Amino acid sequence: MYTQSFNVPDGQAADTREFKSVLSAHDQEVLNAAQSRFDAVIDADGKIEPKDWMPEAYRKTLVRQISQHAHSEIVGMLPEGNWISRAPSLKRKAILIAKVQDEGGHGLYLYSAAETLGTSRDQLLDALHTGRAKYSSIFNYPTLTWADVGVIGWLVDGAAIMNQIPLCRCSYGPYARAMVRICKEESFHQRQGFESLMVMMQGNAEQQSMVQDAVNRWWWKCLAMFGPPDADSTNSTQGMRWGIKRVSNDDLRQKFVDATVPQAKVLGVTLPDPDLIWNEARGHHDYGQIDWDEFWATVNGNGPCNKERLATRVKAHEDGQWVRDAAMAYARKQQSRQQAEAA
Ligand code: FAQ
Repeated sequence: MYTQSFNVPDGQAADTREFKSVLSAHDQEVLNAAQSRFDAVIDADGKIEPKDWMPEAYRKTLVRQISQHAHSEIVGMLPEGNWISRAPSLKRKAILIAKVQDEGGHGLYLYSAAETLGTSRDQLLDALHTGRAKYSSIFNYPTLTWADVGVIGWLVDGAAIMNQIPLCRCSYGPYARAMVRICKEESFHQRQGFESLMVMMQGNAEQQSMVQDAVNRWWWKCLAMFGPPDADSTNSTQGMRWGIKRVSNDDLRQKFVDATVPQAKVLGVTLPDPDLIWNEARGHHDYGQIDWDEFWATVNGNGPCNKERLATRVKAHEDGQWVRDAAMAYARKQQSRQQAEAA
């Protein structure tokens, strides 16, 4: 369950020159030239495009990360989607519908970017639906009150933007370009979450405590979203060497903490960490220990909502089968009409 279907098999070379022994001298020469061209583009901070030659391990790493990202966007529709029918006003309902639709759109741009690497959307979705693919840990927690919707906007989208802005400079062109639009939309999501919480914090004591309770439940999960500490981040070194990842998990987490502390002050909420304190010497906030056991349990399928999220996603896919069938039937009809006209 929840292993990584598109992982690079152990021992696979990141650099194709290591395959020397099994290739003819001519093939090896061609491969060396292609690898050198690829290296030169990466060293010059250029972009690799779908038709360019790329090492198999680079392709697999991108399919892994982009598909996990796409899955996160569409599974990420579920916790907030639960609140569309219970939004407290028409205005909040309209905003939430737009936000959840945006997340669906992000999933579609990202599946398209992954497809340019030669893996079909059907394959990617199958990996998600059979529990072989990962998606972000954060979407396996429940949304208990309306304040959770605001906190997801403020903190989850806030963390997502922090992680995704550097991805606009990713070395793979289609992923980088998809991220530019996604980041613009995530920025609206973060603002609407903060504004919704601001309104609640100006309300009565019960509303204020709902916000504080939601912040208490989501804060640590958001810090874990950035991934394991750098020392345990198995993909970071290679990802950074290839210009896929630009900033490390711990550095992004620190930036997020530093950016969020003043926002919490403006909102009037307390971040639930007694060790959170400004460190003058470092020029950053120190913060407490993240529960990594809990994070890994969730990533490995044993969080509070993993089974429910997957079951809902599979049902949504199955319920949508008639739409895909209708679209295919229409395409076939159009094609045979065009063929008849051309004959
Ligand atoms: N959850 O070696 P690293 C959003 C896995 S979108 C689950 O550090 P890497 C929008 C990782 O896959 C949120 N698994 O990995 C929204 C790897 O396992 P693998 C998603 C995690 O790739 C908002 C293993 O741990 N964003 O929120 C997590 O270098 C509101 C070792 O980790 C993206 O996907 C985790 N949190 O760095 C939607 C952004 N963290 O694959 C709706 C793109 C780590 O070897 C509502 N992705 N793992 O089996 C990335 O930037 C990177 O992939 C990281 C992980 C930073 C997530």
